Amino acid sequence: MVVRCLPRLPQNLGIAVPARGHDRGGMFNRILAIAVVLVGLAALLPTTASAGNARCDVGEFCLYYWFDLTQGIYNFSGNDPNLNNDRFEGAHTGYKVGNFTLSVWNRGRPVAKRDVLVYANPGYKGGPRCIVQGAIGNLSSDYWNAIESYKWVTRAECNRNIRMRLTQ
Ligand SMILES: [Ca+2]
Ligand SMILES: [Ca+2]
Repeated sequence: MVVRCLPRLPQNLGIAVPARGHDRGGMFNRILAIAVVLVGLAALLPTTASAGNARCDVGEFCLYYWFDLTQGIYNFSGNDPNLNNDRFEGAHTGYKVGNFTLSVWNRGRPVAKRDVLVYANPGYKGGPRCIVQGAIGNLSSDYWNAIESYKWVTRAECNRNIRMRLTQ
């Protein structure tokens, strides 16, 4: 589960409430102003909608507690600089994701940044390995329970790093 703090909504949106109802043109402009403010606020909300359904959907990178994509799952479409503040979904929900992963699935879309670099430490540091788009399976043994952060990268960036050898 990815827990993020939502931006706090301001108490006062700075929009004056009309004192009289007969000011139709002014009312329309105020409604328009409110709509503009609401659209702006929506843009500030973090895009975490794809995470949190305990399923590896298209566009997500998924990490599993056990081999063969089983037991607890972490599923998210964004980058994560720290997997130690995330918990598995579905099973093993009490376990943090960092250093507790044995299998993975890069279900990324065919966009520019479609490959994933996984790191042995938080903050995108430590022995990166590339997991290309579509790659699925068990981690090589030197990476068992070792991933602590990951990010999406281009194929060119992926090719500058060692590829993770996955087994099925
Ligand atoms: Ca999902
Ligand atoms: Ca995290």
